[in-house]
Amino acid sequence: MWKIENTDTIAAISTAVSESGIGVIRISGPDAVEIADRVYRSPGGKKRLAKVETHTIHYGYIVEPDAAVNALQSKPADVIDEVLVSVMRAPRTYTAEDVVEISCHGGVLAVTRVLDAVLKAGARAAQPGEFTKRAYLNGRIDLTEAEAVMDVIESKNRFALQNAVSQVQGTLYRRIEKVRKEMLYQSAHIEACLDDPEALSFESYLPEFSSAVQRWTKELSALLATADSGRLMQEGIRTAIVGKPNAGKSSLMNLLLGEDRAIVTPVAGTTRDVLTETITVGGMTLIVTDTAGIRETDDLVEKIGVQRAKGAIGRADLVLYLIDSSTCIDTEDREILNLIQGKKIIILQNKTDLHTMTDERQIRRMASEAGLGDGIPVLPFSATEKTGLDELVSALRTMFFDGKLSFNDEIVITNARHKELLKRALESLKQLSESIDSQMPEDFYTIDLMSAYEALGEITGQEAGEDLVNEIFSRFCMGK
Ligand SMILES: Nc1nc2c(ncn2[C@@H]2O[C@H](COP(=O)(O)OP(=O)(O)OP(=O)(O)O)[C@@H](O)[C@H]2O)c(=O)[nH]1
Ligand SMILES: [Mg+2]
Repeated sequence: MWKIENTDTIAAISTAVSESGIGVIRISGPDAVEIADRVYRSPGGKKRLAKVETHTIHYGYIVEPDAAVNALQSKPADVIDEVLVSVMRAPRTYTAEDVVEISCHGGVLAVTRVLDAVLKAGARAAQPGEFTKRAYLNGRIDLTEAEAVMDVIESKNRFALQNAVSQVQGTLYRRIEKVRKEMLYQSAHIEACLDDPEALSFESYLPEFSSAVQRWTKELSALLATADSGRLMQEGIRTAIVGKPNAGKSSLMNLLLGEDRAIVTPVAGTTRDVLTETITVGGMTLIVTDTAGIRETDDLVEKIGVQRAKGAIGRADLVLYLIDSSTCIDTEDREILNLIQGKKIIILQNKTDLHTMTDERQIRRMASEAGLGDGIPVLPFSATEKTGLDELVSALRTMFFDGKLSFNDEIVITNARHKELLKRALESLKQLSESIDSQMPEDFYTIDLMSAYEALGEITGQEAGEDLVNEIFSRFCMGK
C-alpha cells in the first residue's frame, strides 16, 4: 500500500454549517497543537496547549492568530468565540495523527471565523474525506471500515446503521482477511511443492487444497448472496403504487407518509404527475412513487401521467397494486396486470370498509389468468380506516429480507464495489476448481488463486491503487 509522506496539517469544520448548539473545527497533522496554540487563549492567558496532557479538554477563547492578551481584563483582545479545546496526541486519535478539536458556538459565522483563524495560523483547508483518508493511509483502519464511516453518516434506517457501525468495527475486514490469509498459506504450500517435488508431494496435498477452494467459494458466495437485500436495506426499496383511477393510491401514499402530501379526491384521474417520497416503515426504507391511475384516456395531461406511471413500474423493485374492492374488476385491471409482469408484486384489496364487489378469490383468479403465479400476496386493506398496514409490513419483510430484519451477527454487503470484487474473486475460484477437476498442471492454480486473493485485497484496500483510494474518499463529506 502506498503512503503519504511529510503530511501537512489540515483543518475543516466537522459539523453542519447551520444554526446549531455547537460547531466543531477539527485540526489534524504534525503541527495541530502548535497551530491551535496560536489561536487559543486560556482565561488567565498563560496556558499552552503544547504543555497539556493528551486527551484533555480546555476552556478558553479563540482569537486572531497571536493576538495579545489584554492585561487589564486578563481577557484576550479580539475574541472570536468562547470555546472548549480537546487535545489528542497521536497515535490514539481518529487520524492516528495529533488532533485538536475546537468546540465553539454553532452557527455559520462562529464556525467559519474560527476556521479562518486556524487557517491563518498555518493549517491547510482539508479536502472532503481527508481525515478518514489519513486514518486509512496511516493504517488505523482498512478500506471497508473507511467506506462504512460514510455509510453510517448516510444511513437511512436503523438496520442500515447497525450494519454500517458493525463494518466500521472491522467485521467485513476480518471475514475477508481470514480467507486471504488461508489463500496465502495454500499458495505458499503449492510453491513449496513445485520447488521441491522430491520432499513434498503435490498429489497427497491436493484433497486438502481442493476442499479449501470449496470452503472459500462457499464463504464468499454466502457474502455475495447478502448483496441484494443489502442494497435494498441501504438505499431503500423502490416502490411504485399503481392501479386504476380512484383505487386509493394517493390515499395509501399519504397513509404511509403520515401526512396529506398527495391530493386525494373522489374524481377519477386526480393524480397526473408522479410523486416520489422516501419513507420508513417497520424499519425498512421505501422510496415510494404515487402514480396516475392507469387507463385509456384522451386527456393529454393524463396521458403523460399514465406514461410516467409505466416508467415508474419499469424502475420499481416492488409494485403495490391497489384494487378498489368496492367496484368490479374489468379489462383495465387485466391490462395493469400485464404491465407489471415480472415484477415483485403485492396486491392490496383496498376499500374493504365498503361493500365488497371484488373478493380475494376473484383477484387471485384474475392474477393467475394473467400468468402471474399463485404466490403473490393479496392483502385486505383500507386506506381510510388504516387497516392492513401491519400485514403489508410483514409481507414486505418476507419478500425482501426473508422475514427477518435483524442483522445482528450477519455481515451484509451494501457496497456495490465490494459486490463486484466478490464476484471477481468467485470467478477466479471457479476457474481454479475447473483446473483442478481437469487436472491441469499445478502452476495454473497459483495464477487463479492469486487473482482471487488480489480481488479480495481490493475490498480491504491492501491491494487498492492510489486512484481508487482518491476516488473513494472524494465522495466523502467535508470535515470527515
Ligand atoms: N371508503 C374508502 N374510501 C377510500 C379508501 N381509499 C381511498 N378512498 C377514497 O377514494 C377516493 C379516491 O382516492 P385517491 O387516493 O385519490 O385515489 P387515487 O388512486 O390516487 O386516484 P387517482 O389519482 O385519480 O388515480 C377518495 O375519495 C378517497 O377518500 C378506502 O380504503 N375506503
Ligand atoms: Mg391519486
